[in-house]
Amino acid sequence: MQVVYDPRHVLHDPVTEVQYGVPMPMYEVPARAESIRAALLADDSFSFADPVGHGLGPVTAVHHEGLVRFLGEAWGLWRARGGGGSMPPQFMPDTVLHPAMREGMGEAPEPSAAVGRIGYWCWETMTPLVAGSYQAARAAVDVALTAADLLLAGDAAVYGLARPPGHHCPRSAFGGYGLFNYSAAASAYLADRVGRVAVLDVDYHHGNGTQQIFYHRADVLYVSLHGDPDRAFPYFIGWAGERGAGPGEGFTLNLPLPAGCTNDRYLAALDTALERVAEHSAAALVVSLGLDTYGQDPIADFALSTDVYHEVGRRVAGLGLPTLVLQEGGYFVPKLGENARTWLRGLLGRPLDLRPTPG
Ligand code: SP5
Ligand code: ZN
Repeated sequence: MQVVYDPRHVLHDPVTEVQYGVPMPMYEVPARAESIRAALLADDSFSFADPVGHGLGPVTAVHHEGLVRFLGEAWGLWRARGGGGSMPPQFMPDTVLHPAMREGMGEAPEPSAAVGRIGYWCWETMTPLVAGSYQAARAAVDVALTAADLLLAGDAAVYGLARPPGHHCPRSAFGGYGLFNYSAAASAYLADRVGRVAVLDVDYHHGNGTQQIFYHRADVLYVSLHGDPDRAFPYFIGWAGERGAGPGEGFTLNLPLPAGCTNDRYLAALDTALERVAEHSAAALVVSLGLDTYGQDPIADFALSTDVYHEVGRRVAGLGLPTLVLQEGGYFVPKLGENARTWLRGLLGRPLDLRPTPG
């Protein structure tokens, strides 16, 4: 299996995120991708390829031009305010555009002040920007699109090893550790070229960004298994009753799951998801692969074990669709490489081959 990877992901390396007002070390760190890279390099089922630049066209196909412009300018604006000098070496909003603020008063104009602008384009407090964030996010999109090109060229399965993850980014905002929704960009890119596409999002968190981007479309099906938003981030979206709207009605399927979700419960929900994907008659499948469903993940609450990822990959392969796998979350770094390698081996039909955790 070809793996597309770009070392520029390390340029996005903020120090501190803020959860419920508490500053804490970032969970979404460069070591995540490096752990996966090391595990795949040690397995001759995988070979590495470099990304090719695709420009901004596929980004603005799924994101508001104002968001893309802001992210391109953000660090320069922060520097001009002293960011990285006397101000913290990262940039995050303190005031975000809550819909109730302007209820009944129409859309807010984008302000010109830097701190106002970041609150206009960002929806939470766990995705700080640093000097290299934009470059890393652009590289991640190119990884996803290059992997999509390899799929279009005939590979049965391709893996894009990218970060920061993008499935929490809707059309007009960033957040959830990511800047650009590269899974959505690749899905739209594939849909333009092959017709119907299915997105299977197995990250622990609901992919609110991807759901929003395709909510009104019937050609791109979005199916997600995730922690119930009643208790889990992103809290406001991912409910079972959200099924798509207009022409997209029936083309979103959410399967929220309980805390402590076991391997068996998960596989049963996966079968429901795969049945819906099979009905879509897609020409390609995009998997948003989050491994934060793992039992030891520090910010999630499922109970999956490494061996079940082999079975999940195997069942996904049973669809018989050309499959683009794009990395999203997963924060238990010591097992992340092994979990990704196991999942992908299942997809490839290679035997389960558990190895001791390095270090
Ligand atoms: C791609 C992805 O996985 N993004 C996840 C973003 C989640 N941000 C943190 C959510 C807050 C979780 N709080 C859990 C506290 C557990 N002790
Ligand atoms: Zn996640």
